[in-house]
Amino acid sequence: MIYHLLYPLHTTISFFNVFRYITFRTIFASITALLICLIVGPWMIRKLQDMQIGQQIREDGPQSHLTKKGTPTMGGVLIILAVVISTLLWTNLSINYIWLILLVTVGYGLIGFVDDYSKLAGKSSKGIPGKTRLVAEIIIALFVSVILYLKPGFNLQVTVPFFKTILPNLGWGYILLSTFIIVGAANAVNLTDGLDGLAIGPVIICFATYILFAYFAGNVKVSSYLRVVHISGAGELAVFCGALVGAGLGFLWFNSYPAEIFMGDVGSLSLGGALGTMAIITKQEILLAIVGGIFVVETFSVIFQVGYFKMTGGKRILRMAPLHHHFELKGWAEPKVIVRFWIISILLALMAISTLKLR
Ligand code: 57M
Repeated sequence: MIYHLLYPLHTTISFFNVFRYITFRTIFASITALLICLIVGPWMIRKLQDMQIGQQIREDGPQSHLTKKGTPTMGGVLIILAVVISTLLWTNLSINYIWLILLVTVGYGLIGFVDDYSKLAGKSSKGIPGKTRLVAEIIIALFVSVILYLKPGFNLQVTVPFFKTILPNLGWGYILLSTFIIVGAANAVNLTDGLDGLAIGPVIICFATYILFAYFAGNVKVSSYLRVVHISGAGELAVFCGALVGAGLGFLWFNSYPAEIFMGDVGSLSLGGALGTMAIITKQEILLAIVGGIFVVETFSVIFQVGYFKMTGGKRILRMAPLHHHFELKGWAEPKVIVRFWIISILLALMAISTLKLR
């Protein structure tokens, strides 16, 4: 809205030209979302405490987690609020991609909200049935994927990192891939969200990386120089990513060890879904597995552990899945696991950025 209100004034006062620049708006979207979280955060934590919206802790988990009982949860509401307000303020709202990514962010947030709420109402760690949740996630992802498929000029080729000449065109199969990536990313972030700041750190790093990819894809000259697919309007998504990075940092202020608040499913599903959608729209679909490598590894640790557990009638590969619990049970202090995962995440982001040149 700031863009729509102030940019037109550039014809009379040239200073207002600054609102045209994606870089400027990305920075201010980030600062706005960060400030919203820092200002509203303490009030929300108090409110959640008053309403007794506290985390139930599973007793079969690492013992160190029992002290976390009652930590306010559903902090994702704060993240979504900050992202939505900041995006509405700073982006060019005539770009449809913005509405699509907001739809996923809010839609997945709602699914997570219902899940969190049913856990609290039932006062147990079980939320809505897994299948029901999955169907709701698929419906939203499918809807967004079909819209993109039908959008005139939307490129149905898949970008393969490190190979600039391999661009398979999937046709309608792109709808399936896109749905899989959005749903997969949401659940992968959800599985990772098990230690203070463990999920939000890599989420911030991923969105910071996608600021670059969105900006490059949206710019005719840069995309042709770097030989990435040009997507008209994708640059505005850099502003969305900026808002998300800011909101993520603001949330981390309170979620860093020892956490004063957890994001809940409302946060993890929403952030993961938005991340998957970013990968699709910027046409860096497979690259998400590199940038978000932490989420991929955490997910595979669960798949292998559960598979092996079932096949062998109770034997385990890891001390406990997801992977972060394995390191905790090996005796690593919680902050050590978290910070080491962040370091790996930064390394993966750098590798992902290097694909722009290494191909
Ligand atoms: C949720 N969430 C945390 C919080 C957060 C199939 C199975 C592997 C699934 C998996 C699972 O349910 N994962 C998804 C992970 C929970 O956090 C809440 O959930 C939200 C995110 N969805 O925002 O509201 C707990 O995580 C801790 N936490 C923090 N700091 C944070 O900032 O410390 C979360 C955020 C919180 C808090 O303790 O209560 C969770 O872990 O429940 N299941 C598991 O992860 C379980 N693994 C398991 O059962 N493994 C088995 C195999 C055979 C399936 C095994 O390896 O033996 C573990 N989780 C728990 N206890 N709590 C182990 C048992």
